[in-house]
Amino acid sequence: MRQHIVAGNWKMNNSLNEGLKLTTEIMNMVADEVRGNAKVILAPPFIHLTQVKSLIKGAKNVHLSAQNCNHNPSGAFTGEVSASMLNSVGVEYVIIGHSERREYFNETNAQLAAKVNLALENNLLPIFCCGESLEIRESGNFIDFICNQIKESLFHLSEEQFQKVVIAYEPIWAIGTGKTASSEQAQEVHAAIRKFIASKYGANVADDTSILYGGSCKPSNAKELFACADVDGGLIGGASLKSRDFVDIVKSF
Ligand code: 3PY
Repeated sequence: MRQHIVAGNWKMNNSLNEGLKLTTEIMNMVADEVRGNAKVILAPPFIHLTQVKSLIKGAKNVHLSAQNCNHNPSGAFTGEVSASMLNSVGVEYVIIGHSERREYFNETNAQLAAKVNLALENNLLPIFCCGESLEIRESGNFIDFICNQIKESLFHLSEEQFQKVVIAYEPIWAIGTGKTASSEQAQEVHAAIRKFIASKYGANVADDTSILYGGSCKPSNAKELFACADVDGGLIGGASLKSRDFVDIVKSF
């Protein structure tokens, strides 16, 4: 059975105090309001990780993710953070290939494949992002484009490794723009991703893969998106910075 997941990607927001306050508020609300429906993942900036970890310790349903890791195992890469460092502070997940990293830091499918490998070698579960720009959507070739991102960064994995990956479909035209893919648009892509996974790893693995939707997901649209057969949750940007909004999304299953 695949898992329902709601992951909050804080991006480069929140001072340490603000991040800890947000975590405490979320913890107080999810303890009361989430009855094992969805796994909650918090992805704060690197410097918040250890203290957020202390706050969520013991909560069965709340997990910790980093927003990125470097594609090298270690070495002279000033300012970077490795997968093994993340593992050493108790991080469980890592977001890999967010469109902002692909766009502003020129991350390629091959680099992302290296990050996925390092994440898995260091016992981190990758949340692998894929998605098309507005230009590619309008060209009509968006499904091929997304499948190619998945193929080039993930299809070298063994079945056992692939089963550890969570996919997040994030149409770039819906990130930070206030535009959301309609539930029909999201379902179409999620179903195509699942079919593509089945073509490589078989129907059982595809059925068990959690595919999250990201891109201006908020309390007002989460219910409709999560009701789609192939949408297993969300990777939440802006709305993850407000505890009430985030928890309302968590409760949308
Ligand atoms: C967004 O919804 O803006 C995101 O980028 C989530 O990662």
